[in-house]
Amino acid sequence: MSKTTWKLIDTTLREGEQFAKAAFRSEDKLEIARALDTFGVEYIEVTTPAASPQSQRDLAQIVKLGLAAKIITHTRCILDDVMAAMDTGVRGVGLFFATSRILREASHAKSLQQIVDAMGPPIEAALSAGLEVRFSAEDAFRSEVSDLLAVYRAAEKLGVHRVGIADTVGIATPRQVYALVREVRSTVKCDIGYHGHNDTGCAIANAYEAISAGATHVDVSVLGIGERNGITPLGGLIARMFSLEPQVVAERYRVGQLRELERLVARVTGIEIPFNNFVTGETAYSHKAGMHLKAMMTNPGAYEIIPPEAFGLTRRFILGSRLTGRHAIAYRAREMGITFGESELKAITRRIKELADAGELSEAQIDEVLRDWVTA
Ligand code: HCA
Ligand code: CU
Repeated sequence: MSKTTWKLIDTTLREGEQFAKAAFRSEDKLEIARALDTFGVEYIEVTTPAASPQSQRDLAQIVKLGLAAKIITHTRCILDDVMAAMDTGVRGVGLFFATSRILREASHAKSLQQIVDAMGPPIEAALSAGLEVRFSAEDAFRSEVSDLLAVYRAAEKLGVHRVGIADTVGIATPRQVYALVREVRSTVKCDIGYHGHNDTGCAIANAYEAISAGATHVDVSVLGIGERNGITPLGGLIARMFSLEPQVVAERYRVGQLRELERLVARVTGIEIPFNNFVTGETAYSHKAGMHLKAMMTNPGAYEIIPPEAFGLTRRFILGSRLTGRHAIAYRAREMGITFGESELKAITRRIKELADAGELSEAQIDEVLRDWVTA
């Protein structure tokens, strides 16, 4: 498995613009693009210029920022859209066609042969303009594998740099993703992208399996925003990969910027960062049960696989609950310069638990209990 070769395509400014609560203003898009670039994503995918006049102007502006990340757009696989993309100065285009029967019928009403025939002119135009070209099959996991492989072969023959496998409806299981990416890997030589929705909560696991099976590019968005409940979240995939290859991730991305980046997108879209968000969630580094606290005070690795400091974060010990333990209380007492004997410690812990039964104690309240105990 060559996990280190994967690259991130952040699509907050494309898939994320399809999020129900996103209505980016031009200045928001520029700010998000800059923040993504600072974070270090390799690609920034932006809404097609064919969407609206402002989309066209915004994309051209983002291109003009001269960021290190490659600016690409995502357009229908038709010549007019590719021409409009070329005019904005983007580095690449992501073209797509739905290949599942349900979407072929509900969306573009083309047969497989018609898809293959229609792919030629836009792909050739984009390639001859020097763009990096990706061709993706929308709804890949509800498509016939033979159909998929046929369009990927056709795309490769036309010379695309990358084929894309999209789990448009979030239906795929991790094993299915692994198996399909392997199959595509043994069919084409070009790069492989994976784009997965999160309808059944598998988006991170699926992106990880895609990488394991040989995908070279993975789509993510900040906080996972996108159509419906969204796609693979950037932070979640970063957490997944950091737990496996901390040095690689820390060298490639400025992970200390993750929280700021998420705050920016949360602010602009008017959403909250979920309390249980990967790494940056309010409680992601809160430790509470007595047994956990004891082990954490001995070795922070006991219940943390990703050190919060790596992301510029801090952990929190909750000492004032009914689940607290004497080791945790002794720890706080030591911090205050107080030492208790074993039996005293037991008694004071019992007292704190009893008080906590009526409601959790704040740090100040615990300190007060400890101080009163000493002076009593
Ligand atoms: C959509 C398209 C897409 C495209 C993904 C891709 C999807 O908005 O329906 O081009 O790889 O999920 O299929 O986002
Ligand atoms: Cu999508």
